Amino acid sequence: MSLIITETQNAIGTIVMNHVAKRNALSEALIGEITTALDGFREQAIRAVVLRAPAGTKVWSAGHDVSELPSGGRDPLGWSDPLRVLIRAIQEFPAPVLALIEGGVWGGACEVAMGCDILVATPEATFAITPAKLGVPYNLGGLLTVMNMIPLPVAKEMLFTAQPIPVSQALNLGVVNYVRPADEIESFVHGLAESIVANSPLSISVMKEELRLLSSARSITPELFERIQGLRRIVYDSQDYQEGIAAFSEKRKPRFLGR
Ligand code: YXS
Repeated sequence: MSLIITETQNAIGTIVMNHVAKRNALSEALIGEITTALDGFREQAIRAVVLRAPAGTKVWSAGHDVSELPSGGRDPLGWSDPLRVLIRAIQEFPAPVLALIEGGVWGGACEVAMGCDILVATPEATFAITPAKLGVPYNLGGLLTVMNMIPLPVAKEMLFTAQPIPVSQALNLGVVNYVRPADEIESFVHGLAESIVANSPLSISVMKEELRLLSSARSITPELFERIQGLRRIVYDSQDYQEGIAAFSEKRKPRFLGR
């Protein structure tokens, strides 16, 4: 059974993440279907993509599939991790991807949403960036996505508390473009997509790629990169990392000891 529903109409492609039983946890299987759908949209010269969950959902996505995180000794968010693959696929797709957000957005799903080009959410949407809740050392590119979207004090609050922020705060921060009620959001997002489709796809795809390259342009010395990777390794090699994953699967609160 497919984990997504796709539709194309007037050069607009829609992907509905539909693994409701697992709250659209971003498993390798779900991500594989999404990236395959994006490949198909690219071949069809789709000019705008809408990424969403089923209408009325309480959870847009529960983030990385925790059961697929490595048990330790390996970077849980390395280059080829499915979550990283999905975020790059969205950011490198040659047309705008619009996130239609209803419900809670958790963990790595926040970065998926923030990797989209335009975000429209319902008043009930929330955003929680949760690596600290699991003992995960978020990766360099992921933190750059967060830093490019959220002022540092709020990014730190979200990363350090792992608590959800309301969509009103996300709108104030400019993380979300618009907030629309559930009974209006679909037609509103479709209207935005139609206005994009009416413009030059070449101009838009090149400007999207220019903005991606410019927003990720940072001078990082080899020493800085190696120091950051060494720090991250301390975390994913730690007992706390093991405890975070175990606590999640055992459905209990973690007891972090700082080692
Ligand atoms: O018990 P069953 O088998 O029915 O499965 C349950 C959950 O275990 C499963 N599920 C997940 N499985 C793998 N990975 C997940 N992230 C995940 N989230 C949920 O889905 C079934 C239904 O979940 P349940 O009963 O909790 O649903 P609910 O409606 O009561 O609560 C929905 C949520 C989203 C509030 C709750 O499921 C939740 O708090 N999920 C975890 C959210 C989270 O912490 N995500 C971060 C994942 S780690 C990640 O994204 C990055 C690595 S990082 O941490 O760095 O940001």
